[in-house]
Amino acid sequence: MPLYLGLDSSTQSLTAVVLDVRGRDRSIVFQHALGFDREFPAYGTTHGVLPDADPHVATSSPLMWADALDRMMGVVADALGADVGRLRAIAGSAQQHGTVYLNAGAEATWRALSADRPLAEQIDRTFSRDRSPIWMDASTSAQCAAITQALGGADCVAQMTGSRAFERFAGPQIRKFYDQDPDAYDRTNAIHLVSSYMASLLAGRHAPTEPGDGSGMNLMDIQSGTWAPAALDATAPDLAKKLPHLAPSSTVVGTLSRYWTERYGFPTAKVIAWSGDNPCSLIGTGLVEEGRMAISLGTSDTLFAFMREPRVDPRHVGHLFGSPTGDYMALICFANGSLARERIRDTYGLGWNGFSEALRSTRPGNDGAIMLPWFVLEITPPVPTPGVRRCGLDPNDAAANVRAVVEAQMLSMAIHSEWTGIRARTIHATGGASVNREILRIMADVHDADVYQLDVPASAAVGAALRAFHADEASEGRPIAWRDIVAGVAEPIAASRIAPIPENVRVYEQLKPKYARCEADALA
Ligand code: XUL
Repeated sequence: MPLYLGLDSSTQSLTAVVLDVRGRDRSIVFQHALGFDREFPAYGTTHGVLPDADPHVATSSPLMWADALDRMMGVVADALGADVGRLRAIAGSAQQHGTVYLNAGAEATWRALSADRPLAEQIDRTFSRDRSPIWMDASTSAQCAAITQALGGADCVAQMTGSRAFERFAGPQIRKFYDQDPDAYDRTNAIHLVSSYMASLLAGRHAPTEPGDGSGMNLMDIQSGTWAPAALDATAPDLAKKLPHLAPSSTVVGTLSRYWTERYGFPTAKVIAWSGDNPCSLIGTGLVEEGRMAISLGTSDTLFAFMREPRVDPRHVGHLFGSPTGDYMALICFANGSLARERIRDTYGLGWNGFSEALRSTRPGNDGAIMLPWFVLEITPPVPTPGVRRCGLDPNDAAANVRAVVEAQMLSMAIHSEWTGIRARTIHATGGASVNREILRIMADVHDADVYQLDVPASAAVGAALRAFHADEASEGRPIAWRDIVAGVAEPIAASRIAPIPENVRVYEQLKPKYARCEADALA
């Protein structure tokens, strides 16, 4: 009976899950996380990020990620004990957009690793840049502007690559590196995403870029899944020679290199191409067919959805990424998520019970009273100055303000996801606030969709393990449909269903244009 390992190298930690597949019975039999700050203090990160005098700069240590991989593989081997021989394949997920810069000696070093010494001390000379810019970096506005101009405007960049130029994306980051340190750029032999770097360490050879993660670079042609020559030219010289090739998500990169088999007793399990955390979460939350959307209610709220046809946000706020299924996904981020809900809860001194009670005691549509809950700079829609706005809403009415903040969040999600063309029949709700069924009731009514609670902690790592399962079977000539891959693992809790109430759906249909007008007036 095969086991599959899914790893997730995220901003703050490395997580591992092991999936046990026994015919139609699948279960997660092991899960463990290593937090970078606590477990690897020598690298000096805070929340996984290295200190920097410039608040716009966010970097991390690629050596630390390797160190964590090494330790985690030891933990997994110990936990599996005699069952380690059942490990069939490994796939991974990594924070999107981050880049790793390697010199010409990297691959030879990976091949010649000694199993007697830790990985980190053997590869510390393989980098042409010891810091990796990560997705929280916002220091490349000048490079974004230059790339946008070279490619003929934001819409051209978005149509070509799936997103307009974003500061955190790999392309603008690579251009900044070239601009600031052309010699180090010249000494760079390979530029990996975090995902392909981690896969390379496991396989002991340069791993390809996976198109789901590749779509977070402003370098890949989103339609064809190949590098876009014009985007490469607009970014840095000779870039084509430094980037790995692009290969499908199910690509078997190779098998675990000798380092892993000798050091920890692993079998020569297949190493599958790693992807980004968002494409992996798409799988880990079961979004493998049309009409399915997930809304994660976290510090910020994120909406992501499976898409069959590639569509680009005409306002360039949302992203179009590739999906590991070979289809597409939309990703839209709302900065004022739990943050805004908590501000309202605290302003009116309610606690979560009082918050829920306020939702129960007020009517859908809030008698037309509207809030624009922009406590912090909002991403969607882009709000230049934060500040809460109220349209016909009495600031002293606690219950109405509670309803207004949640209705605003759901209406905004519905309005700003229209460009995806997705008519969601099912929404999988995740994240901390998804335990609150009063919030999910409003979600169901505004989106006119069945809402289910989804209890898949570590959805990116689970998605990676499921990708390993899928790729392994496909490579053996036994392809399994994605729906069957996720069955029983990345599925919502059936009994948690909240169905839309037609009468409430009609109220929100009428409120939607009013909310859109209120928003447009505020932004005018
Ligand atoms: C998506 C993004 C984040 C990172 C987090 O565009 O920047 O979700 O992937 O790891």
